Amino acid sequence: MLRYLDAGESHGKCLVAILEGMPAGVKIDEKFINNELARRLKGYGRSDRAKSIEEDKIEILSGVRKGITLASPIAIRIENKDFKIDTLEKVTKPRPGHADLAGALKYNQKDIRNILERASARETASRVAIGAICKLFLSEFNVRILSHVINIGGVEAHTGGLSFEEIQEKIARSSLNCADKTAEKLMIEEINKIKQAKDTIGGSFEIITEGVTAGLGSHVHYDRKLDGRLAGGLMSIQAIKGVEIGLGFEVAKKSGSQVHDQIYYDKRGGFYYKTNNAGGIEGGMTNGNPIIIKCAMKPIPTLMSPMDSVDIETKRSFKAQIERSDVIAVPAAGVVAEGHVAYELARAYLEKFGGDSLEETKRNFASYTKQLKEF
Ligand code: EPS
Repeated sequence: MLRYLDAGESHGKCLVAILEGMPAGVKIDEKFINNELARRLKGYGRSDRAKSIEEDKIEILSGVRKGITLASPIAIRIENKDFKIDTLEKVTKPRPGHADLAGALKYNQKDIRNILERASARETASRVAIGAICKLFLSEFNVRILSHVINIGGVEAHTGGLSFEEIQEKIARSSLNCADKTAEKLMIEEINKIKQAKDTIGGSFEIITEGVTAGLGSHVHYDRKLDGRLAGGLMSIQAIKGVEIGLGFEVAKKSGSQVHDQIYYDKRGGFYYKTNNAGGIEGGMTNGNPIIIKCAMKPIPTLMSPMDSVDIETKRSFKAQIERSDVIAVPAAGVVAEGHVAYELARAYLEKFGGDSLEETKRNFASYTKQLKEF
């Protein structure tokens, strides 16, 4: 079974992670992984710190030899250029919307830094690196994943009817990872306005997969349902407050005939659908359609404008005043979410097709593909 553990604080020495269960024989392209890490730091509205990091670089410590996986645990390290955790001042003022107060109470910590250092979204660099390794594995099965921003502060992007490739091409030229140029302009105006008002803003993004086979996940038990696994993992990303699969919350407003994807059959192509309201998952299993997931991100809670809070030491009210922050990190959160989807899909492929070497996994996959064709 594919699994991973990660560790590291925001201003600690480094981030580390161990990915276990990857079969032998997968090509590991470090340039690709570093490019994924670079994508996570980008996006209009990031803070000076995110910009000053400039680049994150993966260091592979084990599990890979001459650029090929060995099936042994893959240990990775990402250095923190601003390692200074031991010299940073004590924090006693909890920020509304952060893990600060709940974490301090739970872990009995009088210095909130002991909480915020791990709660920070800096940790998501590890998730992106692990996700990138999983993307390399999935590319062997022609699976592709993208994310694009579909809403910022109420400005909606209109991308209906665009193909995977068209979206990919458009977001490559966007500073907000948005496929609608007109909406992007309005979004940037909105971000500038919010920045001037010393506030922050949230938004949502969509994840689309291409090439995922039918029959991943399972209907037989709650913890094998792929939609449940995907949603759980995506909700665990910092500041994500909602996850929708396919039509999502819209299903509650429509009738059955407006929601359910009708089934057709073609002698050459087999079973197919003309719509994808289910977002590629029915009964906890992939149905061969692209997986479509939307995630909503709340505004970054580190505001530059004051909000009410209480000092945990003096118990006095104060107005939270913070000097710097991201105004928005929705494009970055999309990259992190892609990584998580890649991890869950790689797990699902390995559960279904097994294999200690990539050749074995591919053989099993080919035999299943034949079964689907002959069904
Ligand atoms: C973050 C707050 C900011 C971001 C950081 C995540 O850091 P600081 O509070 O030190 O200015 O820059 O993001 C990253 C460093 C990163 O690599 O994404 C937070 O509170 O989550």
